[in-house]
Amino acid sequence: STAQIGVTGLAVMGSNLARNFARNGFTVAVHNRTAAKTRALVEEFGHEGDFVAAESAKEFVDALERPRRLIVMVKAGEPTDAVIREFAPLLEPGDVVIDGGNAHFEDTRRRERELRERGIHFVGVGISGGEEGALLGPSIMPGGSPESYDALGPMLERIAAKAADGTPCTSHVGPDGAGHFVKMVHNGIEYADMQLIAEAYHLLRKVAGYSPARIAETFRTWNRGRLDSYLIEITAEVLAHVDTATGKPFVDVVADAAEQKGTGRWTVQTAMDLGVPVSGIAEAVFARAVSGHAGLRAASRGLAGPSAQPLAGEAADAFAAKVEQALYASKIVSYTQGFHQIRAGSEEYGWGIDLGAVASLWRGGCIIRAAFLDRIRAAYDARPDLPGLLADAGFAQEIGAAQDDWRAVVAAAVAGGIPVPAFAASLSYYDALRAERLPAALTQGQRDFFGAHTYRRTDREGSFHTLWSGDRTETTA
Ligand code: NBP
Repeated sequence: STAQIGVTGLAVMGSNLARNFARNGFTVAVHNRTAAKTRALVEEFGHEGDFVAAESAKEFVDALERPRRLIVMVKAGEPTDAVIREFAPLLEPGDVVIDGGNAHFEDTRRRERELRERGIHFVGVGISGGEEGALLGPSIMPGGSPESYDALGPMLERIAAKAADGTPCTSHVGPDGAGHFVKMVHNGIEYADMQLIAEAYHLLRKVAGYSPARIAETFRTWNRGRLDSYLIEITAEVLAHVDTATGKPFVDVVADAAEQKGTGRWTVQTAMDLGVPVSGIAEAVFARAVSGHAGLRAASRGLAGPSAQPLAGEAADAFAAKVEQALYASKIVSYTQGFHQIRAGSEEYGWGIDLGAVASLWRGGCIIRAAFLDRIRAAYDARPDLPGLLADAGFAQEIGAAQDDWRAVVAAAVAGGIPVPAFAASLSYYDALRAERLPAALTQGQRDFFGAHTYRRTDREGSFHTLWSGDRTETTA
């Protein structure tokens, strides 16, 4: 037994993660259900470091130093359970089983509980950064017991991405499903970021009348400012790309139906259960859904809309500057909502998640990496009990400075008939938080009217009910 870590499941993610460990000087046992893949990996990349190829589960487990550390990198769902069923009988108390797949956090909680009974640490790890991240340094979100982090953390810190200040983009998130929960919300925020960028693009195209090449330039400029992020950077690349077959902008030859693998949907479903308003993320998930309903869209194409001419010259450029403000303000809202969800999950499951540390480990390696995350970390470091990001003086000041332009952009979208579900939902969330009074008072009245659901008053303690079908006197409930 010579290997410090093992990886089972050698599709693209598992192979690249195994190579990342090997390139960082660890001896890595590798295993895959179909053994040909194991052999192929070692043949092709064996020169990169020390690999121990294992044909059988037994050989794999025997190759590992104790306590064993084995990473399961198979398709999420039933395959993960199948692999756990296969390996668990071969393991000993103190061993650490790591699930690096995109598991639902509830599955991770269940698996952790089951393996804990056998004295085995089960660590659900969120990994972001795609194939390239797995190989060159992902952002890693480990859950599981603190003891398991003692055994595993230093290795993860070696292979993780490093933020600009050199800090590894990983830290112990919290027990059982905390890591996969945070990865899930990361993906939800990723959906929102992508949707906001898409809306900004659409507005620049339709309202400002910019070409894709010009928009690519605009995003490049924005990427040098406060929006500096991986997603803005790749957006400029995609928009500047020209299709070789037709000579048209690439973005004009791609079918406009966005697909999804489900983590955005999980974020919204979980937010519903927790009662957390993640309207920006939800609109992003729904926007993909709308795009995919080709038949409905075709049948609706003749519906009436405004006739609007694109702007030109200085007016177009002035509008583009406002879009930057709207994008930044909406982005603050998405992160406000996502971090609210993490806080709510942490409270619900008793995870004790440090929100500043989460912002910190997203600074490199992952899809939503951005300069902006340094700001979020600073806000939570300064005040760990911050009720929300908008309660931070810095963010409040910035969003306040952006709000006039943000409104102008949403108004222009509405006037021009351009869908901006995430921009608009984010602005409404901002206005809802700001409002002195919300119409929820009326909702409570309606609920009391038809269902005797009772209400509280602004001026007295207690629950009240009005006898709506009687003489309308008020009773104490
Ligand atoms: P896949 O999700 O395509 O899974 C393929 C692997 O699962 C192969 O090694 C396959 O073995 C193994 N497998 C299956 Br399928 N059923 C199995 C079973 N019953 N028993 C044992 N092994 C089984 O691989 P991936 O795209 O590398 O992703 C791995 C995990 O990482 C997934 O959970 C994914 O959601 C997550 N993830 C992916 C990305 C990404 O960018 N792709 C990013 C972050 C996380 P075989 O070779 O014998 O068929």
